[in-house]
Amino acid sequence: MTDPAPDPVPVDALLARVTGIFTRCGMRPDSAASVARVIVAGERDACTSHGIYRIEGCLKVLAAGKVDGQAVPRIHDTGKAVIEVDARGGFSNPAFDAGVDLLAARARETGLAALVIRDGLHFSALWHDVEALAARGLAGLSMCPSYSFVAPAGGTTPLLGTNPFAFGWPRPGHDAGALPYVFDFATSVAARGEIELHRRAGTPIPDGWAMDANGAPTTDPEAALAGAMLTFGGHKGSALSTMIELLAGAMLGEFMSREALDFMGRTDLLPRHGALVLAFDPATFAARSGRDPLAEGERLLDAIAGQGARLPSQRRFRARAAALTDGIALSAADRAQLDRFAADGLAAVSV
Ligand code: NDP
Ligand code: PYC
Repeated sequence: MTDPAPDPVPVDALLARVTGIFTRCGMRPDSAASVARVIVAGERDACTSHGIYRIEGCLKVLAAGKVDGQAVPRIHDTGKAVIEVDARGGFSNPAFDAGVDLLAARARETGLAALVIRDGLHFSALWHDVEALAARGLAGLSMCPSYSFVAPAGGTTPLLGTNPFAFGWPRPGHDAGALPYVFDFATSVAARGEIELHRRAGTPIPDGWAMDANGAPTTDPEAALAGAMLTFGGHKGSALSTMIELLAGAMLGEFMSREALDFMGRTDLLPRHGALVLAFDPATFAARSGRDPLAEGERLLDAIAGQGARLPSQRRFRARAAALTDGIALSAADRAQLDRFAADGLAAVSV
């Protein structure tokens, strides 16, 4: 007889567990909590490519001494539209948390403001950033480079990152918890994390995700990881990805994806680079029109949903509601790994 499946873990309990693992591994408590929040949110929302599977990657960069778990983000604000937060070689999530209130206040004051995150270890999904802005009544864009895993459309050599891009739009009732319109995707066909999950599960990746090292199409995750990933939408995704390299890399004076990989020197350690988050105040932009931008937005979103089309994030929000009610079901392997991290700390990972 097989053992019954263990009870799902309440979200708060998992958050406490993961925060404890990071503090045990030498992170200062605020940073441990910031990083744990995005990881547990990923697991809660069934975004497993950026959920608890990422803990091991975070511990590896800590163990390799390539991220400073004690770094305290430093804000540089001249009172203008661009606010900078230097992550100072720490994780980027505490830097975002340090700057988000100031970013929101500046966007309300001026209509449009930007948060520049410098020198952060970046591993996370971006919907977290734009949801935080939407909860404050602001539209948002978030983007960053990653590692040069992706060939530009028409090429065969990795040069661009998987470069994620997220957009959030507040919906009426956002101040009372109404969920926003959010999309968030890699500009590669799939996130690198998805290919890694296929490799671990021993399953093929779908056609059209990647080429092998000889430039031939492949469904073998090992060959894909050793070759080049493809951009989504051919030349269109390639151009968007290039835009992200330029805006969130070159323009900030931070690494583009190839430099980020050169700096770390190996792909199994998470990348260190900058990030760009833009916040827009819809009320400021619409003020002279006499129209209510959120009500106008609702007409569009209702018409989309009215056709039976699903809005992006709908799956994620459903998963979130279920996890908040029923908890998160973790596999036996995930539980054993969390136990190992909690017991052995950084000694549980090899670098
Ligand atoms: P997906 O392709 O899984 O999803 C992309 C978006 O499209 C989501 O908002 C999703 O909503 C939505 N969506 C999916 N299917 C549909 C559909 N049929 N109709 C309408 N909307 C749909 O994302 P990716 O694999 O490209 O990226 C996954 C994550 O990886 C992202 O969160 C990204 O930020 C992260 N990432 C991070 C990187 C980094 O360097 N930090 C690099 C690359 C990726 P839903 O979630 O509800 O399905
Ligand atoms: O899934 O492509 C990815 C990724 C790269 C860095 C963090 N996530």
